[in-house]
Amino acid sequence: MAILKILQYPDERLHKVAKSVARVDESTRKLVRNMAETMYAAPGVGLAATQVDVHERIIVVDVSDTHDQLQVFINPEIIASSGSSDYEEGCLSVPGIYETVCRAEKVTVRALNEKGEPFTLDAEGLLAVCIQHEMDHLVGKVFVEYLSQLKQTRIRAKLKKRLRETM
Ligand code: GNR
Ligand code: NI
Repeated sequence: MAILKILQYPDERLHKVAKSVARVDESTRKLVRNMAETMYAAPGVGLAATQVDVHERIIVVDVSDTHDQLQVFINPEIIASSGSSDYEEGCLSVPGIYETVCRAEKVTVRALNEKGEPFTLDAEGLLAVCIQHEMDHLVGKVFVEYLSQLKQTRIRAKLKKRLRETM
């Protein structure tokens, strides 16, 4: 297993659009294992392949307190959503920035598991937030893009400054 490097905003590779996985095979499962290890080490509650510079539609999520409830979504699609709710979000690609985002309260997701089998899941609460946050990464969207232009400019300046100071 391996811990992968997480791209840091503002990195233009975070805006690439991921392609569907044509076949779930051993290399897909190896990537999923490495993404899970990277997420747990960070630590975070979710990770999209985009964040580790792999532009395929794969996300991993674990919102449990015990960190032993890994959920894998390959080629995820939201087939239903309802309600709306505000949640203070963070992102491993935007460290130290926490801002409130409004998203659907409940979502129904259809995806493939790591065996390539289709499943459907109803999610709410943090799980629903996390799935929507990760699926945004797959289309090149980072949560700060929901904020005002002024806030985005300030966040970019802050993170660029921090990057310079740690080099
Ligand atoms: O670890 C994470 N925590 C989190 C908190 C609130 C809303 C979304 C998230 S996802 C984030 C990990 C991450 O950046 N995934 O892309
Ligand atoms: Ni994120």
